Amino acid sequence: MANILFDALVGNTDPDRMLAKIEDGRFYTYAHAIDVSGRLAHRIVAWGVEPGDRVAVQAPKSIEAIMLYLACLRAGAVFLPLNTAYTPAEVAYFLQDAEARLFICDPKKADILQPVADKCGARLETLGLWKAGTAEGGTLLEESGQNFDPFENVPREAGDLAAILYTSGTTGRSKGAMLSHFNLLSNARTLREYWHFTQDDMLLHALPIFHTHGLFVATNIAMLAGCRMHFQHGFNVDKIIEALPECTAMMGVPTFYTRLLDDDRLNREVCSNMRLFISGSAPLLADTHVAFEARTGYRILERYGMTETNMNTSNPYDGERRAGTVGFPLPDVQLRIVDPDSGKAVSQGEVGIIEVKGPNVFSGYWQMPEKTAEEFTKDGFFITGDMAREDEDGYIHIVGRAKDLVISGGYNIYPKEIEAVLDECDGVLEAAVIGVPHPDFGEAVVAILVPKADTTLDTKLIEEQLADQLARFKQPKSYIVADALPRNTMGKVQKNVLRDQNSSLFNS
Ligand code: MLC
Ligand code: AMP
Repeated sequence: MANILFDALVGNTDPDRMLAKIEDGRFYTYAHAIDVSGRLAHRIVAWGVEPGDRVAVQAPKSIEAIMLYLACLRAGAVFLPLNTAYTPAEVAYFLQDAEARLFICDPKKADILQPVADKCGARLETLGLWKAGTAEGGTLLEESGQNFDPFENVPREAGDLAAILYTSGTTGRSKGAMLSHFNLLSNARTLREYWHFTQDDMLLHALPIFHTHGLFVATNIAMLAGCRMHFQHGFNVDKIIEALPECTAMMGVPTFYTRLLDDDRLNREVCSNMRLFISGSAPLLADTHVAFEARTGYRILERYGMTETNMNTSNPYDGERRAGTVGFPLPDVQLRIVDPDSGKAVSQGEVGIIEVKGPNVFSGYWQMPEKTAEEFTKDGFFITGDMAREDEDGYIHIVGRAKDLVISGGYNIYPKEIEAVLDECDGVLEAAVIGVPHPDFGEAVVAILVPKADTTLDTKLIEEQLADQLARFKQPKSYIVADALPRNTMGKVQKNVLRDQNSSLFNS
């Protein structure tokens, strides 16, 4: 019986071909992937995981964590990756909401996360970085060594759930986007064709693997194409420059490209083996696009996607890659730009909200039927909240967001979540959180705080209060104390005014 995503990812490639050259010096073939993911599947099943169970994972980036993703597919479980920067308080929400059966975390965090797992009724096990002859790899690897029986995959079909990825909400709680085997497979197939991935490629993989970009776009495409990955455990300019001459393609967020451009070693020579640079997850400035081409001779290919939808649009592989645009809708994606009030399609050139429909689009938010219904139109289009216009040649330009969202270094940060925590801090009457331009992260989080009457705010103390509650990347990079927040006649905080007032805060 078929397990459609796993079969497609590893079933069509000669097992002896290389899958990954890993930062720690090891090599993985497709045969290793079948063997290791099978052992891990045996192990998680032995730990009580049944088809449909959620397996939450907050582990350092490693090829074994990718094998765990494959093991979950094989066991019919639902993979639930979590940002490694999340605090135990944040992790608790996800475990509880998803009713995770098993939670696999970094061995270094096991002590602190054990009570969290206990409280949420999840079994806690660990996965660290593999190191020959040591136990640092965690219980999952330690206890997976002995089972050499091939694992019999649990049959999984198109609509079966493969993963849940949480995306924070503009209006409150984080929502788990439910992604099926076919959502992931169909998008990976489309992108492999569109971007011409073949067995001859070596993909430079330096993205985190707890998000759509690094996990599905990068890893799924690479495996589907049967190509190799240069697998790095994080983004490091030195290591990227060293690896580029061996690689043919790279995927990154805009910060990757601006950081590379800041390094003089980035030149045509180190890129001479490359055929494709792809950017996404956040707007790539036209200046970066132009500067990258001037330095390397390559026009970065920008594409646009979301956790809920996988990838929706892409600049062309062969045609003109137009700076400042995200290209055209992908072949099987229906995309329209509508007036947010009337819901009617706007004329070409006018700005509206992007709505999408296609096999790539998720089926809904985990246990939130009302939220799901709110975010789909009656005729089944998902309302993205991204504002865009289409130019005379059909290229989509993203011009803003109808949702109150900051994208910092490719991570989504929802002001509402930060404001709720700040509002509870000692001495704070109210708070507004905005994103302002930042040379490294694209946008950076800034908090404007209004103190209670007769109170002097010490922002250091505020920072301390945030530490346990919010992942570091979500914490404001700057605090501004103000007498009041600007409001419109309806009493709504005018964030555009705050953004304008602080737009040069991080200009060097
Ligand atoms: C790290 N820090 C950040 C940050 N990343 N702050 C704001 N925004 C970020 N993105 C902070 C840390 O908390 C720390 O703070 C300091 O910066 C240095 O941390 P670091 O771990 O050394 O950072 P670094 O490794 O340099 O990470 C930067 C980065 C990383 C850009 C390489 O953030 C990254 O890999 N981003 C990619 C995100 C991604 O994959 N997004 C895809 C989402 S999917 P301090 O103060 O303690 O020093 C999606 C759909 C789609 O959006 O379309 O793809
Ligand atoms: P996430 O919820 O983390 O999947 O982030 C998805 C959001 O990232 C989208 O709704 C967009 O706002 C943004 N995004 C992704 N790719 C691009 C891009 N190329 N240009 C501008 N914004 C993008």
